[in-house]
Amino acid sequence: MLSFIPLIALLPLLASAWKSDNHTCAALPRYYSCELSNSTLKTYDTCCTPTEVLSSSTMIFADSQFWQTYTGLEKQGSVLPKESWTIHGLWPDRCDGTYGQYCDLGRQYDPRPSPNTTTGLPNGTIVPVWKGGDIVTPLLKKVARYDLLAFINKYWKNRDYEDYDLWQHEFSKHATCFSTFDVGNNGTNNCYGSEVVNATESSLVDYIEAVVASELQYPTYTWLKNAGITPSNTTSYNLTAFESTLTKASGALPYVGCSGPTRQTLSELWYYTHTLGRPQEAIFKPVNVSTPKSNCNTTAPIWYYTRSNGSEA
Ligand SMILES: *[C@@H]1O[C@H](CO)[C@@H](O)[C@H](O)[C@H]1NC(C)=O
Ligand SMILES: *[C@@H]1O[C@H](CO)[C@@H](O)[C@H](O)[C@H]1NC(C)=O
Ligand SMILES: *[C@@H]1O[C@H](CO)[C@@H](O)[C@H](O)[C@H]1NC(C)=O
Ligand SMILES: *[C@@H]1O[C@H](CO)[C@@H](O)[C@H](O)[C@H]1NC(C)=O
Ligand SMILES: *[C@@H]1O[C@H](CO)[C@@H](O)[C@H](O)[C@H]1NC(C)=O
Ligand SMILES: *[C@@H]1O[C@H](CO)[C@@H](O)[C@H](O)[C@H]1NC(C)=O
Ligand SMILES: *[C@@H]1O[C@H](CO)[C@@H](O)[C@H](O)[C@H]1NC(C)=O
Ligand SMILES: *[C@@H]1O[C@H](CO)[C@@H](O)[C@H](O)[C@H]1NC(C)=O
Ligand SMILES: *[C@@H]1O[C@H](CO)[C@@H](O)[C@H](O)[C@H]1NC(C)=O
Ligand SMILES: *[C@@H]1O[C@H](CO)[C@@H](O)[C@H](O)[C@H]1NC(C)=O
Ligand SMILES: CC(=O)N[C@H]1CO[C@H](CO)[C@@H](O)[C@@H]1O
Repeated sequence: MLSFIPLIALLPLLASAWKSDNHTCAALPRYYSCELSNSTLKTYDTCCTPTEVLSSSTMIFADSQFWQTYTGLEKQGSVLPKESWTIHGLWPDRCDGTYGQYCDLGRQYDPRPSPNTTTGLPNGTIVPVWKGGDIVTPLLKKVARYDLLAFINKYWKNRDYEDYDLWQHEFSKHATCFSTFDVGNNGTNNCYGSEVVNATESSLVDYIEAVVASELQYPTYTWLKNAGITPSNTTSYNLTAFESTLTKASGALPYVGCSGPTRQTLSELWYYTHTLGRPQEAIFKPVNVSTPKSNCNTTAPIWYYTRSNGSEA
């Protein structure tokens, strides 16, 4: 009987000789993204250092957050978390500030692709609309990640549409462009390997977890509150108050986004960083980027509105 064991144990080794899963990031040196020389990059494993899936450009990361005053789905029980901003997503940008999107249509789960082509131009590949509904909730239940599901249900909130719509939009539009979440469609690397049952599902859970890890490093509400800046419908603030407070707290100037016809309603923040090794590890170094510049009104007050009655948990 015992003599069969070595033979059986050899089978996976033989199989892996044909198609290797050599992506042991733990055994490789780690570099900050956008800080590698081109010659290092050429020899590097893209599962372990982020590059854009469809090009060799390395990546900068933006953790983006929303300040919204309502969800539009309060009647269905969707409310905003008290004393917290909400998650928009984690984005890969090229080091020069440009970015790609929908890099792997084999993982297209976005019910409302925006833009509706891979390039945003009419001549780009059309992103097919996903009609299969929520795949995140059943997946997280299947793998029994109820804590992760509870976290995103609370903090990753959409407006006017169901939350899964935003989760799947962020995954298909952005996560598919990070090489470290790649699953090997179109002849690229499969960073998950034969160790996992379904690499697409593993990359989805992995991305959601990376988003959460990243989000927790930017407690915007608390940072602003500590500087005496709290939501109010009677007191407004200057853009510079947000910029200087958040630069001090986070280490670099984030992009501050405003909405409304006169751009006076604070609505969004994008924190830019370089990451050490895989963004999954969430070891981020803040960076000041020259673009984009805040779109907020610089000559008039900015409103950091309180949530609508009944819109907050
Ligand atoms: C995978 O790693 C093994 C052990 O270092 C090596 O012998 C093999 O050539 C590698 N395969 C590929 C495709 O890199
Ligand atoms: C690295 O390669 C990119 C793209 O190929 C090029 O634009 C850039 O100038 C190179 N950087 C250096 C330092 O050679
Ligand atoms: C993309 O959206 C624009 C604006 O709604 C529309 O005019 C265009 O036909 C759409 N293109 C595709 C390919 O669906
Ligand atoms: C797509 O359109 C853009 C702008 O209209 C143009 O610059 C580009 O060359 C076009 N690409 C292809 C592949 O036709
Ligand atoms: C992997 O998971 C995705 C998403 O749930 C699913 O669409 C796909 O069919 C699965 N692939 C296999 C081979 O089971
Ligand atoms: C806001 O900015 C204006 C113009 O720069 C300045 O006069 C004013 O004192 C600032 N207000 C606060 C509260 O910092
Ligand atoms: C970004 O710029 C601000 C002020 O302009 C400075 O205080 C901060 O140290 C800079 N951060 C980095 C990472 O260079
Ligand atoms: C800034 O706000 C003022 C006052 O509401 C408005 O007149 C001006 O057009 C706004 N500027 C921009 C760029 O929207
Ligand atoms: C504060 O103002 C915003 C923007 O007009 C509004 O959405 C919100 O309902 C207001 N909050 C309260 C408590 O009235
Ligand atoms: C929200 O509730 C506060 C306090 O109960 C009240 O003063 C305010 O008028 C309400 N706002 C709206 C828009 O109903
Ligand atoms: C650009 C792109 O994503 N092309 C193909 C990659 O592979 C998947 C599945 O194998 C296809 O559906 C995509 O069209």
